[in-house]
Amino acid sequence: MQIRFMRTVFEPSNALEGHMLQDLLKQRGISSRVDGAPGFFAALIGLALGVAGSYLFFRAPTSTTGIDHNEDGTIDERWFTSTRGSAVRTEVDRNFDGVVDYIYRYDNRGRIDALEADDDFNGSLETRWQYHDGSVASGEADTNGDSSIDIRFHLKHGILESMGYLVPGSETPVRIGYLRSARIAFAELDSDRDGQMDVRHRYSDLAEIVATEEIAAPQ
Ligand SMILES: [Ca+2]
Ligand SMILES: [Ca+2]
Ligand SMILES: [Ca+2]
Ligand SMILES: [Ca+2]
Repeated sequence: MQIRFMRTVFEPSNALEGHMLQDLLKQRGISSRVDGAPGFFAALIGLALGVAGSYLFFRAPTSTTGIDHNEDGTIDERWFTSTRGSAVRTEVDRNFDGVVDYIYRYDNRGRIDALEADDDFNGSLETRWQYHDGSVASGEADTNGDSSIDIRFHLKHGILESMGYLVPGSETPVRIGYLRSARIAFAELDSDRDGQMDVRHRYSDLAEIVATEEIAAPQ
């Protein structure tokens, strides 16, 4: 029972946190080792320190707090912080089904580094957004679950500029749509699948094709 209790009190979320804890324990004259299984490691520490002491110890350096957005008593957005107090990741359950479907990850300076999303809520995070200088710079999605990327997104200062649909299992786009202020402005297609874009559609503000032109093959 004691071990089970400790597992719920604290589990190092990664090896780095485990090693940081190990250093802290050494400073207190308690020897420990970082095991491959974080839960097992936490249980060992729990037995060494005793339940009450370790509860205070683990609560002090690491905080796990969040927001209950829909006020049903369950936290839907959790903030995970390192023992030094910097942000590590944020997990969000956007559709309130109890399964995390949105994970922000932060670099070692606390800046947002990436965002992983389960946009079809099937339990797998198929979309990944990469941040640069605080804004989303690019994204990729495996929408059909075959482990290869189907769509790539390019952004500038967080604004979507283009999205390319890839030939399955390759990095070759068959269609790239270019956007202006969230509207499709034009799209380039590789209609004969030879790896070269050959047709360009231009769109009205209502996303209707208003012009179609050929793209000359490169010399
Ligand atoms: Ca809730
Ligand atoms: Ca969810
Ligand atoms: Ca998914
Ligand atoms: Ca895929």
